[in-house]
Amino acid sequence: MRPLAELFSKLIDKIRGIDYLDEQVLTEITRELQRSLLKADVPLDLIKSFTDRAVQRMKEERPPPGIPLKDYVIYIIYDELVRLLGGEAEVNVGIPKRPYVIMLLGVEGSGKTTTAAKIALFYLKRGVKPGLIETDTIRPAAYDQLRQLAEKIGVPFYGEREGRDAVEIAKRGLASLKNVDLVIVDTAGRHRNEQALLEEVRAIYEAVKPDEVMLVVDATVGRQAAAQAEAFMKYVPVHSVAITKMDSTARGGGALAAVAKTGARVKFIGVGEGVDELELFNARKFVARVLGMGDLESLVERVKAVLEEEKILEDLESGRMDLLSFKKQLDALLKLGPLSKIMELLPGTLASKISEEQIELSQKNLKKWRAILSSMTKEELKDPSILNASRIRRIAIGAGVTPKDVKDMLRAYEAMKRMSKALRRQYRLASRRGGIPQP
Ligand SMILES: Nc1nc2c(ncn2[C@@H]2O[C@H](COP(=O)(O)OP(=O)(O)OP(=O)(O)O)[C@@H](O)[C@H]2O)c(=O)[nH]1
Ligand SMILES: [Mg+2]
Repeated sequence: MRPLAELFSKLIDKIRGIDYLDEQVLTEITRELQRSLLKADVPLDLIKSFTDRAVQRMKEERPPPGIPLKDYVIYIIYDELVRLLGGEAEVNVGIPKRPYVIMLLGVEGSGKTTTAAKIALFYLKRGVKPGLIETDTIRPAAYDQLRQLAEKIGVPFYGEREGRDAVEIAKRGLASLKNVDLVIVDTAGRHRNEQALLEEVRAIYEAVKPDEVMLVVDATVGRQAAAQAEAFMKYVPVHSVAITKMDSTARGGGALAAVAKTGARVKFIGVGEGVDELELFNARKFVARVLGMGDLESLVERVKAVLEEEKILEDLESGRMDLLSFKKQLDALLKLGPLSKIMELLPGTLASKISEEQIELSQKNLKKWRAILSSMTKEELKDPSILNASRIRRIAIGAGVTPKDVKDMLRAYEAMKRMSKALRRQYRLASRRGGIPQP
């Protein structure tokens, strides 16, 4: 990971030093970004689309109020890098059936045998009982290598030192590993030629019928990872990918991007020779680390919270607001946490305006209002003008409040509706002041 992080440190330093974005600064950032991605061996077409998108967003998007420009620029790069490396979805490491069979394949020296043991340990730590099978009959040392690793971590092992037929070994291994939840089948990486290797892999696949085929790729091959994946995919389905040696090269970035582009899912990354040096791949966490920002997570949270609020204000402005949308807004506000924190994010003028108008949106009120809104019928929510005394009484009883509380809420809603346009204008002005100058 370190080599990749080093590539981006100059870029982050550069962005930390900016106070505004003009064409020149944008060009410098773009160049530095491209340089970093090129050194990480990211495929050229991906570099181009990545920088196009990032630059466009830097030009068009304004940092939400309370978020400094430089933080927002880093946020955009983070966001786009996550997309480049396969998106936000979390990988699934559940064991849907027992025994669950994972077959590893990959070219010579890619790290299959080491990764087989690493995965066994990974699951062992999670209370899953794994077993290991070695089917490599070509390299004499393979049997001893995996047997020793299996002993080291304390999991059952099957292999045949003098075995000749990989398919038969796999079958016998599967039959002999009885009380395990997970079977990991290691395969050879070398053969008479590539064709022979791929055919053996397919024969084992057909005999074993694994639940998951995992391709093991060495990070140092960089963007070539895609071609490797595609070559194997012609012979067997590839369900997941492990990228090894991420600790020793920056080209792992290119390998990750290239694999993501093939549609295959990176599940694990190897980050050292040690048997415990395996990590679940999570694009979000990975990118945060590569950008060297422990505080990135909190920045992302803040940006997301503010963007959510922006949506609410948009609703307000559009005038489409009825009690139904008011209720949705309250739900969103309650999700955002203490109101004082939200107020901090608003520009000063807006925050003071709100207190001037005497809208006391205390957390307690919000909850009370939500209860009131929940005991109203859809018709009432859509058209509050039908609310007469008897309806108000019914609603109050349903929500466990007084009729006065119901009327207070309706008044606050009317006030909010009235001032929504003004609010929005203020908000726009304020965010523009801290924003990116438009050409
Ligand atoms: N630094 C580092 N080295 C690794 C990692 N994973 C594997 N290695 C090393 O890479 C070398 C090859 O690993 P193996 O597991 O033997 O690779 P293989 O794919 O089984 O090799 P063959 O069976 O010969 O095709 C060994 O020296 C491992 O220690 C990793 O994540 N980081
Ligand atoms: Mg091996």
